[in-house]
Amino acid sequence: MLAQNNRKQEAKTEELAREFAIDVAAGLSGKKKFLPFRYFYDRAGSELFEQICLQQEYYPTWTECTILAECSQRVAELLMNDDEDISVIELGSGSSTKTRILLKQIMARSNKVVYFPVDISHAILQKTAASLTSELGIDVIAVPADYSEGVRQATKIIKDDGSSILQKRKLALFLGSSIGNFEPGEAASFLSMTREWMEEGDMLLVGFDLHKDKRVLDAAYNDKKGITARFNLNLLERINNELEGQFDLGKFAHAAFYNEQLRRIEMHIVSKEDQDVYIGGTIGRSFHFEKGETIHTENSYKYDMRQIKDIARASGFTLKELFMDGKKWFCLALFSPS
Ligand code: AVI
Repeated sequence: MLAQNNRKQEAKTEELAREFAIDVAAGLSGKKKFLPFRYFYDRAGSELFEQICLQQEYYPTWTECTILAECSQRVAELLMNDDEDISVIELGSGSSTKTRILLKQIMARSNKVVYFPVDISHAILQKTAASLTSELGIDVIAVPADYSEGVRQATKIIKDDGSSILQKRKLALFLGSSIGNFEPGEAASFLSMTREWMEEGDMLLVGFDLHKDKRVLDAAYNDKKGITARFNLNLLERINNELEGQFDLGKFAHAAFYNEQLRRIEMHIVSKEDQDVYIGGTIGRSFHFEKGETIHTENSYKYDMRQIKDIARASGFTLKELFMDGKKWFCLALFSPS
């Protein structure tokens, strides 16, 4: 059984490595170079992201924490009756730091809470599950997978649970404004997909970062300690490590700015000079970079109220309640299936 699981894991790792190589070759071959943002999150990238969340300039994390501290009780009241049991599924849970605030409120009202953190980083999941179990005494079923596969697995575990140990009523969480990293159309499809496995009485809490002064936004993605820059350039490091790339990180720079017209932060990696970079392994070719040419690595869309209402409707949800901070920088939207 163990050997079989190991073989499955190895096959999965090989498949992911193949996909990574295909995406890198395709992304660097076109006229406008780009790399999919999901490749930021190898072990080093996930740790750097955790550090970004601690930076003062990166307001989304601390603002969302403030809102959660204020709204968690209300969310728990809207979601459940006293003593009702509940399954909480969090997509892209990371270290689940913010989630603890909400979990504590739900636990205070419930006999039993089972928490399903879904994340692509195995390492972070293991750490998180251990610390949550010892700190809160909560049952944790960690799901190492991407969002859609993770949701599929978690719902299957809940549905197949003949002994009814797992709770049928579900709260899904998609915090931290991760929805903003999807293109607008993709965001609606993703929420519709989430809607499909939800039933009456279930709820979804989504974090949306809001449109605001460009200076605040630019600062959040250009922190003084340069952690966001390291997070961005780590993509090249990952290509070097996993695909036998020969990027010289000193010859590239981080760039992030708010595109006011498209209402999104754009992150790019800029080539500081004309250069050719060889990537070995299955790719086995060089890529040319002009001085000033960029690799577009991420978009982070900022929303307004109208867009949040529209996206709820388009994906089959009713907007139950909106929770915001005093400056209206960030908001948590509670959706129920329509
Ligand atoms: C994960 N995601 C919501 C972050 C964001 O703000 O778009 C990723 C990030 N990129 C740079 N800093 C943070």
